Amino acid sequence: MNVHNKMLPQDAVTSLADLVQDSQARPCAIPRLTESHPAMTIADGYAVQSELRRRLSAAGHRIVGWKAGLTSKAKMVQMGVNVPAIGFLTSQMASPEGEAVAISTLIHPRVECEIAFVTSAELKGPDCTARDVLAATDCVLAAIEVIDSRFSGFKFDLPSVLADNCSSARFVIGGRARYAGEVDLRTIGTVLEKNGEIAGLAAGAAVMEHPAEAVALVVNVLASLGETLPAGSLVLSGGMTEAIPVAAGDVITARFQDLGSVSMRFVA
Ligand code: OOG
Ligand code: MG
Repeated sequence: MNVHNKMLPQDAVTSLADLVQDSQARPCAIPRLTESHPAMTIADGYAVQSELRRRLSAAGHRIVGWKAGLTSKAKMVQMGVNVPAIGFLTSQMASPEGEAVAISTLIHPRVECEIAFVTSAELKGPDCTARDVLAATDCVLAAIEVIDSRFSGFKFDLPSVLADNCSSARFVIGGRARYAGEVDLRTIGTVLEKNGEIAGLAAGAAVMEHPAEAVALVVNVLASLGETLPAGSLVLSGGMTEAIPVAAGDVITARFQDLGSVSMRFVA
């Protein structure tokens, strides 16, 4: 991935970060950034994302980890983007298990079932492998991610979604933590339920043939940005099924083989 091919001047990066932040705060959808900046590259997308991260850190939000996105075929087909991406996770995005999330704080939220990793040692790219990730993983947990693209119609291209921190909005971690070596993350099954009905089904291998590959991808993209993944990071490995739209009144449960289940609900 070429993260050095920046086309936008710094003042454009700053004003695009303003647009994304404002869309999230109102909350109200905006056009894809490439409509006004057609020359925008992947490197520009990550530059805007880094500017958002810098602003949130300065405002006291803790960076608790990272996420991989667009790591399953189901997600790539749904979104029409076939390159995985990464985004950062903050303390403010964490929701306790069972807590009601207010739909009014989001634009058009969708949920995804994901396997979360917690690391016990620093990981460095650019040649990080799934094996390195497993050696540095403390435990794995069941997770639901709430994504909320800031773009109209939940439609985007790669540079725009990178600038939008990969649609990150909220996440819930729960179930039963397991040592990574105790479970087979390739064959682990999951059932995503919305209001008691099955809304999606998958196995761990849906994510890059093994979810630890997605964590390695995060580490290798971070290396290209000149950064490492610190010990104690939480990493979401990416939606295993396609993302499911949610509305006020919906109750979502992700049931995982070996990892227990995690639930959340949405209110107006
Ligand atoms: C981009 C974020 C994708 C995942 O798990 O694939 C993502 C999007 O689809 O809006 O979080
Ligand atoms: Mg996700």
